[in-house]
Amino acid sequence: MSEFKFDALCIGNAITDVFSHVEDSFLVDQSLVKGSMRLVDTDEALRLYDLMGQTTRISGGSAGNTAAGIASLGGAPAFIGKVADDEIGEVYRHDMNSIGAHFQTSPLRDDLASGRSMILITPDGERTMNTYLGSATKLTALDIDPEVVSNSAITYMEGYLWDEEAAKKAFLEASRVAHEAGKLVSLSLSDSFCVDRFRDEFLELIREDKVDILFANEHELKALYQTSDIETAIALVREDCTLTALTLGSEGAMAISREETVHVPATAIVGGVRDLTGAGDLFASGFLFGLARDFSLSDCAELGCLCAGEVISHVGARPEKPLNQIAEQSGFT
Ligand code: GMP
Repeated sequence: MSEFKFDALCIGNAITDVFSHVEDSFLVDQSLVKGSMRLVDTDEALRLYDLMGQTTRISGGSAGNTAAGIASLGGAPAFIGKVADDEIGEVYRHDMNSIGAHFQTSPLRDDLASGRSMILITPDGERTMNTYLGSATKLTALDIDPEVVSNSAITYMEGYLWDEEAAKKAFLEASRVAHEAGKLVSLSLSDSFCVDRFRDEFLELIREDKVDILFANEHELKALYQTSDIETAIALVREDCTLTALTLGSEGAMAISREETVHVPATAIVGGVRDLTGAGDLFASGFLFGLARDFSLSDCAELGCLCAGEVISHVGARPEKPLNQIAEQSGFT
């Protein structure tokens, strides 16, 4: 890998997770379906936030979680995403900076408030989510700092960005700048509904080499090739993309390139799986960190599984134990 300052630049929706413990009656009063996820508009977001009482706030979002994992491994991540000039935006910035992620995207100054996912936890431990994307949807090509892109070994982007025309342009600009600097570009397919919305465009990105490394889980890869057979999807993606990191849940993960295919088992979870939130995001942290540092594909996948294993052993999408210690204990130096 050529010289770089950041292992990975993660670009995605800047969403702050806002947690609050509520009684079941709160859900009933607000006509909320327990365990569901819904998108809310500005008025509803601000109204609900005011009613939530005491909250715990932590920066989140798929790419943000990946950046946090890279920091915890002892790497140097950068993040680009749009917050607003408000309290939640300040929380996001503070959090990202405090974990050591470079985050300098200028805040949005118009009518949208900072993106947030308001997570209501009832006494039975169920989580009811109300997500307001807000400012996060306003990312544009002007937010892509070419200095940061050229100084990152890999620029990693969420497929979710494809939902907004301006963010799409930002994605393409980042890909152009990264490639001009001789660096790598990576896309996460985000979820299978996202793949259904943008299948042709995602295929074009990999076939035209605007993306070098694809991250997908089994459902997303099958959706990309509209097949129910994972082996068929693997054979097709091998033709289309230089490198694919495929996660297989409890079956571990694969790395697929034209020259080699590796399959590593999932990490055993002492005490069992608690919460799958963030599994894919943290897998990407380990894989990207390894790739930036010229690890073998098998080690990249193994480190990805180790990081995912930590985050699913507890509730929440951010690592609780320092990932560099976990990596060291498993022989990664
Ligand atoms: O989903 C991303 C990654 O999380 C996978 O590649 C695994 O490393 C891990 N993972 C997801 N689901 C499970 C599970 O049920 N058990 C275990 N041990 N790991 C899982």
